[in-house]
Amino acid sequence: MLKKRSLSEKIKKLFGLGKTEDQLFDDLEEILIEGDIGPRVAMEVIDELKNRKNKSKIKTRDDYLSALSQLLSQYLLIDTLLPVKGRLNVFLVLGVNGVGKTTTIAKLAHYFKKHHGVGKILLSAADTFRAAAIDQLHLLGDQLGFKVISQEPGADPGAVIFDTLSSAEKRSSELVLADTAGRMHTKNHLVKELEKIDKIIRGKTNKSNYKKVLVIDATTGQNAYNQAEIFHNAIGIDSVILAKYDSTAKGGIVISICNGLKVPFSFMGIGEKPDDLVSFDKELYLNSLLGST
Ligand SMILES: Nc1nc2c(ncn2[C@@H]2O[C@H](COP(=O)(O)OP(=O)(O)OP(=O)(O)O)[C@@H](O)[C@H]2O)c(=O)[nH]1
Ligand SMILES: [Mg+2]
Repeated sequence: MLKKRSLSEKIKKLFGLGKTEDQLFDDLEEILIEGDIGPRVAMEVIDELKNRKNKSKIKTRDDYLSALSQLLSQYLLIDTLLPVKGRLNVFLVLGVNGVGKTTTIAKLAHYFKKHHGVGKILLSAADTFRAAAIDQLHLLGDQLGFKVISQEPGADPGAVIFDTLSSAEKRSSELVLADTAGRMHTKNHLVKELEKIDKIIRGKTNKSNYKKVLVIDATTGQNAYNQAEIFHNAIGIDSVILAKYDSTAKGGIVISICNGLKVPFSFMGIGEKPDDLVSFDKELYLNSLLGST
């Protein structure tokens, strides 16, 4: 929370201290890197700002801020994550421990039903690692009126997904949202398990209706990039959701992930309740990141 604030606070303080131009650019580059935007993007942005400054296109603090916002926005990749009506869609939800996967699944189900009339959504409790995870999904499903397909704790996650897909076919469901275990992504077995799940889904679903959705925690910095990279290398990520955006003014890592992995962001989680999910808002994000609101 402090770090997001501090990026915008630092940018505010950057101007008006009687700095030389070189100092200003050096400090700004450091602030951007510290804000998890990534060294390459920071360098490119600074180069372009210098270029514009030389051409006298930017003079005031507001000029700098709007140029910065415009330049950073070019790196952001935003995409709509929406099930195709009349088909079975499968969204496999991934992420490390505690980022907000299970909560996000409930929010997505609620969102697609409420705003897009998606029918007969099934939730798949393929996080069989912890008994509490299965109970948590059942509780959310009961609260919101979604059927949950589960097996016993410790069951093969691939088997749970297979069951869910069979059930979805019988019921003409339009969407399966599958929870997965958030065990440490560095463990080989997790990657292996994901590859197996991925193969099962690919065997039963049309490629274009299958999305692998990564959840990251907005309060996490560089480590979120490493997580995204590992999942992306393992099975390929189609979309990222930024959870816990309400808990922090941080989130520079979004730009770093878009630029480094070329994966788009679709939603942001803005609280713990079912309605606390909104489409990724580029303007809100940049204004909040740079403190330009
Ligand atoms: N403030 C806030 N809290 C959130 C948000 N999303 C999830 N949480 C909270 O984060 C905590 C973890 O969420 P879970 O959905 O259980 O996370 P998970 O990734 O499924 O966790 P594991 O199953 O243990 O790997 C819970 O207390 C959620 O209420 C959000 O957008 N904002
Ligand atoms: Mg969970």
